[in-house]
Amino acid sequence: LRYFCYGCLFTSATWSVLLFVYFNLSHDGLALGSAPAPGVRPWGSQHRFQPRITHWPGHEPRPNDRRKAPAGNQRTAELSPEMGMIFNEQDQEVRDEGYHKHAFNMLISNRLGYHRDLPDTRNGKCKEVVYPPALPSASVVICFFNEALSALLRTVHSVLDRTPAYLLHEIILVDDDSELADLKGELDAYIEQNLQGKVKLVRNEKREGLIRGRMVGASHATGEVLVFLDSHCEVNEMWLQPLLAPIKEDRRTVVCPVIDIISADTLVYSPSPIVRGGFNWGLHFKWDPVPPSDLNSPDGAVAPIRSPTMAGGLFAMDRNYFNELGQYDSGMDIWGGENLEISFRIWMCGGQLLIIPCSRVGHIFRKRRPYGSPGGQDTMAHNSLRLAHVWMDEYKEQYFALRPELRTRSYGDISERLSVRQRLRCHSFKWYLDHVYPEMQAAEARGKAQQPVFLNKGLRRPKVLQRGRLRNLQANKCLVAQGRPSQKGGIVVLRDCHPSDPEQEWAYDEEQELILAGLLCLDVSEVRSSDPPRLMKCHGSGGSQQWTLGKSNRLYQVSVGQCLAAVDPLSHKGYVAMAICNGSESQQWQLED
Ligand code: LR7
Ligand code: MN
Repeated sequence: LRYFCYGCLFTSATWSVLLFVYFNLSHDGLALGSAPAPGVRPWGSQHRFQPRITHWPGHEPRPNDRRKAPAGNQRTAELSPEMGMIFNEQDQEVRDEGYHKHAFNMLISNRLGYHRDLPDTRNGKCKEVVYPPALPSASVVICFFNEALSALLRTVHSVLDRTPAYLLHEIILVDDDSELADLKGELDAYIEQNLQGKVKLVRNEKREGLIRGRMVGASHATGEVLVFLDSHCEVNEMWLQPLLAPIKEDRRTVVCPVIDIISADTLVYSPSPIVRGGFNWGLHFKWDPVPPSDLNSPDGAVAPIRSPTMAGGLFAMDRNYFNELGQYDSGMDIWGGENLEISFRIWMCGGQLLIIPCSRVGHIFRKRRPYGSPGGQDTMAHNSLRLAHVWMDEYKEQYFALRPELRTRSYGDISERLSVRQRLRCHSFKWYLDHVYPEMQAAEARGKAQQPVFLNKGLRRPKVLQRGRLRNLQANKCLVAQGRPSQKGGIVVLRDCHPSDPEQEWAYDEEQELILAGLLCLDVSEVRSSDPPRLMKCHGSGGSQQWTLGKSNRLYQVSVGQCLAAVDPLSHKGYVAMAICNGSESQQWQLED
């Protein structure tokens, strides 16, 4: 183990002395308040205050609820599936507005508040790794545009709560000219009252996009290492030390944590598999399986993994090295492509990019990007074009073969970037493909591209827990497809029950999906939650297809936060709809043989 037993020789007493010396001699950079006791206590334990929304009906307040989640690779955090329950119109508004503006469930995000426990998703062996006590200090840079305040502040507090103060030089927030009112007044006031001296807020005067936004953040940073995070992340237990240690060992090493999944619909935190970054010739990032030769190293589950590319949002890098290596391409706008650009640049110009399995950071994965670019441009194409022209040599033809319309598209001035490449005497793109990403060419030689891995798709089929007809107790009728059960998008209605009709048979599985006739899943629209449920292809990632069957026979929809109800139980039309759960008979269902 590379970082195993660094400190084993020291007793805990000598360890504290070392830390003490470190604080006093090598670190005048404790700009963020008083020197912490050498017990390495996170800030959060000294400054625990109430989030804005402290509890929700029927449940105990969360913020001081510090129950420890069980250790090991459990699949989900302990979060009630009913965390998103709608009680009134105001809840409904928060939820719907949240999906509209942020593409995730803001009602749940607000209810969680600014602190929460997370399941420790690391491999158990990570807990045995000992890191050198003296590590470089970190400036955490978070650039945001129109982020939900609760998600942004939970990101900030997760860092404060789970980072030893002596390693955290500062947190720099870059507001990329957000339009939302609470990101102005309320955020300012909150920082002033609660985060004084720890968090710097910088505001862009106009929208720059995340690439120039991060460069602004980095230019204000004074810590030794830059750590970039998206504005809807939560860092997990012992996340930072495993990132800093390899950088301390070699300043040209750039590191990424494993990016765990925070569900956009339920905010449940679950572990990601260990995968690495790749890309395809359309210049889209994808996750690839780790080659067995890398996985089966003697260090097993804790060894860093070489990664051809990074996802982009979450990484740590020596600050001077970031500058030497040419920061980012400031000609890139808003979103997209910068992650492949910096990945190619790192590898081609003498650095290396690693994924650190013992560092875990959650990220809210959403199904759509809730914002565009100011002029409506396709910034991903613009940015990709720039990176192809600067870094890909003759291989840019592969991109143009897929995107012929871009061949003649202008991409601005790239001379500064070409001079970066020259100054650093970087390798060719062929060298990169041969040495860093041979799997891509190997897959092509076999005649098909390497299949990506999807983080949230379990490989196994979920086990069916219960089968039968779904009878509404008030109407005394069964839920069936209005048309054919195989018709995607078709609605469901109540009809007379026929015990032997296979088209009336629902399966309820451990993913909490309801599957009709073994074909399609009962699904709701996230954006238009007033629409009736419909039958859709099962996507296997919960949320819009996740139902709980339970208490008082209700059928609760997890992302909508409402219960399935018969609209007019006596009418032969048999319509059903989502409604605020009220325990009435029209909302009672039985799954029966
Ligand atoms: O104009 C903008 N200004 C901003 O400040 C647009 C965005 N942003 C902020 C935004 O608020 C967020 O904090 O930039 C951050 C990233 O934007 P997202 O969350 O919309 O991006 P994403 O998570 O969909 O996209 C991934 O790819 C991007 C390519 O440009 C960035 O590199 C993101 O950081 C990156 N996110 C991750 O790597 C997290 C894991 C996702 C995967 C795979
Ligand atoms: Mn993101």
